[in-house]
Amino acid sequence: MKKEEIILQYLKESTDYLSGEELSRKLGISRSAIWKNINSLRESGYVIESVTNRGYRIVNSSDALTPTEIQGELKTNAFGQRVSVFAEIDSTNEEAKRQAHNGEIHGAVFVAEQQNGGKGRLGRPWKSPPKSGLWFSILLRPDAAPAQVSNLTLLAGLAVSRAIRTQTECDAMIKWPNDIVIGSKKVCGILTEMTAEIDRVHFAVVGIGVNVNDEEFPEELKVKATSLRLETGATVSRVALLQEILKEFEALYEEYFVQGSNQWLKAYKESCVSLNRTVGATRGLQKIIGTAVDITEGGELVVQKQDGERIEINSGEVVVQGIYGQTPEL
Ligand code: BT5
Repeated sequence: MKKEEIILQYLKESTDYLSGEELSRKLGISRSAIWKNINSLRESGYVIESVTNRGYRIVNSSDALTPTEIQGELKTNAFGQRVSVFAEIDSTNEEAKRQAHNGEIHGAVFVAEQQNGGKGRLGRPWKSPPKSGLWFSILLRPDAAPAQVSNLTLLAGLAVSRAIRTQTECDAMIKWPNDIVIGSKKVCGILTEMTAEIDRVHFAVVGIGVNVNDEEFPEELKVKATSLRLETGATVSRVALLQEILKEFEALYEEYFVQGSNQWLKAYKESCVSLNRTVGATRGLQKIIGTAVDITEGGELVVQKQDGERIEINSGEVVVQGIYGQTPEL
């Protein structure tokens, strides 16, 4: 165990202040080395008070994004059983892909405090500032055909909406296929990438970005984005939210990819804000306006045009009436 982790354990176990001298004796290192380790714990998000002549006391560890905190209360078999946390990275999806090529295991999770190249779909940027958000990716190695992988986005969306409801009681809904919204604003986006042959998936990476404790957004995102904090008025624990998402996602993943069940689809439809609304979509060069009436087992959105024709959309941009202040147009 690293010195830092041992110090953390002593601080957590202690009901009173622990002096630098006592810690230095227990660990057999100098007091300045203790001080350095304390500062490094603070950088990871632990709030540690220090009082002259008394020593150190841990005040709050609930939102420190560290493997120790994340795995502490984790109730999963595979998801998050390996966790890597980065203070700063280009994109957790990119890191997950790099590590997948190095043989990293199914269920490994990559979390970052800040992303400098956070990505949305089609190369769009994803704003990922430090401290306020939960930016992470899960590496998965499903025994599945490539066509099934697009449902991973839907399963992850359902998992996130359930976890948000449990942790905050916010009415989180899914905008097909990859956004989670509260009211008419986006609180989470999901990006699934995969490497596959024609009939075999090598691996998939599901990247999830949740705006958790942001108090405001840059001008260009104000009409579109929200955070859990803005919706509830309270700080939300990113660690607890992450643990809940991993638990819900693993259960849904096993249901679909291991047991081969489509039970989740009913729940997905109930939480899908796109259904029964006017939507605008593109299929190839064709623009379509109609009512979203269903979602297929393959994860496609079924849009019924005014002339009654039903069209299945499998990806791309869908404008939903009233969401993000948008109106579908031909
Ligand atoms: C998405 O793309 O919504 C997928 C976002 C996935 C982000 C996660 S974070 C962890 C992992 N690592 C990554 O690099 N990515 C994943 P899309 O549907 O294309 O939406 C992108 C659009 O959302 C942008 O063009 C902006 O309009 C908007 N946007 C950017 N940052 C946002 C934010 N923080 N909150 C809400 N909307 C945002």
